Amino acid sequence: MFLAPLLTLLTSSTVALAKILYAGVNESGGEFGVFGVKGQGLPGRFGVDYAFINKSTIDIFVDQEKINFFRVTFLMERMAPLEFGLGARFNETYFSEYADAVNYITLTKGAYALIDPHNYMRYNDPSSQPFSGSVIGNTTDPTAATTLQFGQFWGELARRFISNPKVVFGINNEPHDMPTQLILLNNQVAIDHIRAAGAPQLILAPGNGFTGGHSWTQTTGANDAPSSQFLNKLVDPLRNTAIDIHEYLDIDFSGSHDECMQPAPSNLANLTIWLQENHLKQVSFPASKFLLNPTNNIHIPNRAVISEFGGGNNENCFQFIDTMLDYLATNDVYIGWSIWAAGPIWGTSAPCCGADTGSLEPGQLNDLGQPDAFTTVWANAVRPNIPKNLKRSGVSSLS
Ligand SMILES: *[C@@H]1O[C@H](CO)[C@@H](O)[C@H](O)[C@H]1NC(C)=O
Ligand SMILES: *[C@@H]1O[C@H](CO)[C@@H](O)[C@H](O)[C@H]1NC(C)=O
Ligand SMILES: *[C@@H]1O[C@H](CO)[C@@H](O)[C@H](O)[C@H]1NC(C)=O
Ligand SMILES: *[C@@H]1O[C@H](CO)[C@@H](O)[C@H](O)[C@H]1NC(C)=O
Ligand SMILES: CC(=O)N[C@H]1CO[C@H](CO)[C@@H](O)[C@@H]1O
Repeated sequence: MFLAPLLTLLTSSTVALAKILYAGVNESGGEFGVFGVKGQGLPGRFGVDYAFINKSTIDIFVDQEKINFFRVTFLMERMAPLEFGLGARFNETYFSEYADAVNYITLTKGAYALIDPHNYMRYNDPSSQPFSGSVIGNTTDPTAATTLQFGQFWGELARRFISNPKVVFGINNEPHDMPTQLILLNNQVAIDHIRAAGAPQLILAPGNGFTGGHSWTQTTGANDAPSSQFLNKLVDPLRNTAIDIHEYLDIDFSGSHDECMQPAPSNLANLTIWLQENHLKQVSFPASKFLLNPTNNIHIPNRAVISEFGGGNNENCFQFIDTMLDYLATNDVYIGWSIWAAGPIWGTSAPCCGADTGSLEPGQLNDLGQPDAFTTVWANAVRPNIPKNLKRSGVSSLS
């Protein structure tokens, strides 16, 4: 339905963008409640083990904070239950609960929603994510879902959102410790199935090493090739795919420490150059073959969205976050960001950056009984950096 206008838009947009299109927050909670023994929390109870959003706080973020972007997490083992296997057969109850959250953000509030299967490119055992579960497409693991099943899953998910221009498809959260070539293949097959379903919206493709920006040009895990060596081979018939990056500012880039010590501008410099020098590739629609590498006659630099970052509740981190968001705003290859994390059921726990930070969910308290990071990190470091000219209408895209 949006295909013709989108193609026109994309082919005419060859000038460099100079602004952030998407700015917002993670809504985490749909993947909760499964840690412990294998099978725990599956399928789970809505509102008890898991929940997606609190509509009242979405109202606060959109109406008062004027953000336009929410990353909404879910668990693939709940959307495609183990008894069905990964593929096009969904748990309709879980899907409808998820769709209700996505539709509220997009259709009711007019913001963009990044659909995030929070699975580390693994499926079948989320009990101790990010390390449990079989790597999707691992052909020597008989219990692993195949790359084709992953494509079929994405084809079905995209088909269900085909007429919603305000969704963005995030292929998977934080792949790690797997061959980078397999990440490329899984990404490509997902893109092909999304486009074959007829969905034109923006896609975000992750790399290896928890899709870290600082390590984009480095080996990660057990000497897995740098993301930069393979992710430049992605092709999208609609040329509407960007790179999905996570970048925390603490000492080991994990988001688990109070102190910020890793400056984004120098750590992202190699990624920025790679994005500038590697152009988004296109093949004629419909894409039927994987990993084509056609002549790239229209030069559109790759783009990236930083879909996770964060810092603790202290002046030093406020400064590091401010510097990072300024860096993203002044480099054309970055088109969006979402900070980690809000969500309805964090309670007093801190999703990022030290025990006493709390979550970004408005109206909640931290573990000391004080107002949470919405009143500290968000107020001091994020709110001043929310651009006024965010994208407010049209199909999610690179421009
Ligand atoms: C689907 O999800 C609902 C809600 O969590 C659950 O009650 C139901 O058992 C699930 N069905 C399957 C087949 O997993
Ligand atoms: C793939 O599966 C084999 C067999 O279970 C296992 O030894 C190997 O570590 C797996 N590879 C990855 C990347 O998980
Ligand atoms: C950036 O690239 C240069 C040249 O390849 C390399 O020496 C440097 O270590 C890289 N920096 C990071 C943070 O990867
Ligand atoms: C939803 O958010 C509002 C506003 O912060 C809050 O008053 C309300 O208690 C929240 N509801 C739930 C169920 O957490
Ligand atoms: C740092 C962080 O926790 N980022 C998160 C964004 O959302 C997903 C959903 O739970 C988290 O797992 C990511 O880790």
